[in-house]
Amino acid sequence: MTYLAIDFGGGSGRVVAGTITTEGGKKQLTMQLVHRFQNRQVRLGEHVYWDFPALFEDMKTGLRKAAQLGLKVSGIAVDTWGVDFGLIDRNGDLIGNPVCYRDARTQGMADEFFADTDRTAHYSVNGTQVMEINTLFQLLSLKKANSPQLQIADKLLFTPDLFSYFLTGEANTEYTIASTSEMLNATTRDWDWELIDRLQLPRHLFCPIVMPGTVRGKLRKDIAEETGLGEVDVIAVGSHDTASAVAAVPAKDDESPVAFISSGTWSLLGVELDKPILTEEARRAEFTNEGGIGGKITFLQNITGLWFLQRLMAEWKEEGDEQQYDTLLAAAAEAKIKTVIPVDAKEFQNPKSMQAAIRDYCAEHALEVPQSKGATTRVVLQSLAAKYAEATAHLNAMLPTPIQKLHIIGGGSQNKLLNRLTEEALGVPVEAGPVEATAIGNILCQALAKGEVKSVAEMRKIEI
Ligand code: LFR
Repeated sequence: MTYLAIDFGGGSGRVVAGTITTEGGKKQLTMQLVHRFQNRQVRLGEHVYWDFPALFEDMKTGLRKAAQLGLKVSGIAVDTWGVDFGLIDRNGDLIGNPVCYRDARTQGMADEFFADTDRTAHYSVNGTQVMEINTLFQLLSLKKANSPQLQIADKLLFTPDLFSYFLTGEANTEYTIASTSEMLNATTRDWDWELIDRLQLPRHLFCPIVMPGTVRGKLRKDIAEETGLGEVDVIAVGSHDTASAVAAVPAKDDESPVAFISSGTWSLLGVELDKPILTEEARRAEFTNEGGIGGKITFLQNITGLWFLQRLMAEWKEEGDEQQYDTLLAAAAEAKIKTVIPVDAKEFQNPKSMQAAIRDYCAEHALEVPQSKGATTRVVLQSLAAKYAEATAHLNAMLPTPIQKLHIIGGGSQNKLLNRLTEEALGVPVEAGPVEATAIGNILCQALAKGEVKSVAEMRKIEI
């Protein structure tokens, strides 16, 4: 059967077709990129938004192209980054464009929240790494601003839920994306109603939770006709991109636990577990218990990742000195600078200039300031590797046995220098790939929903 994965990342989106065939009793997945488009943050007035209507249109172009290619599509599923959401009014209409998690509206919200919330007790329910980008703090900022939008909102839909809602007309929330909100009970895998009531957020905002590997609804007739796709199921997969990516880790049966870095704009470093770890140690180590597919918990740390390089390369391009990835990495490999910066410092979250932010940070902290593009890249990559090593040390202390091997998946796994520095810093073998982990995980989870694949273990054995 053929499935369409619609994978939205912070910088671009893609529609990928995946077909599973069986030859000699062995299943194989063939992937085909159908459509790729840009995604960008738009500053408008006081806020930074995602351009949801344009993204929806881009997605439909992808669906149309798939129909034109003559693909017989059995399922469609959307995955996106975490934490962001749109609000729907009681007529079912979108209230405003979704705001991007990098918007400044959440600044100071975590301190306010924890002024009268016990951190340990809170973590023991949600098990979420506290980050001000999280949905919880976005909602608190709306409350604090007395947002008229919040007052008229009927439903909250996370980004993949929002796309799926406008594809099907069904409003529901997929479990893995809800787990990024800091508002889900990690043990019951349902909403943390106690928290929701305490914050006086209306219960009706929070939709029924559907599990990955189930059908969300049917493609609306008008879209089916407009795109030429006909009747198709819209499927709930690991609609959080990280969950889909982790599902595609090519782990062998004897790897326990499966350890990974999902490497892209963010680096998500962790392991797959059967149950959440909700201890004080996990909280202090800043690990998060996110929902995975097949009943798993992805226990991981959210680390600022190749966002640094994305920003630097964009800035250099604007300055008229566009860099090729390979030459830049070659220069970085040669650079001798030893500087390491804390990659998660606030200064690097959304600076006007990343180059200036790095230089200023080094100057203010008596660190050698990188002078060339190669040296700047070297500083970023070795700082990421150092952070990975620190996170892994914390992680190992919480596991019965330390991790033996690390899979680096996603677009960032193509960065050979970072892979090498990571291997050196962690002292365990690194296996790189697949690059398209998210789309693969998305497609295979659709196959799971359709019964074409029977388990996550089987998914991991499929040849690509
Ligand atoms: C990765 C990711 C991370 C999430 C971040 C922001 O793409 O989904 O898991 O924390 O984006 O939503």
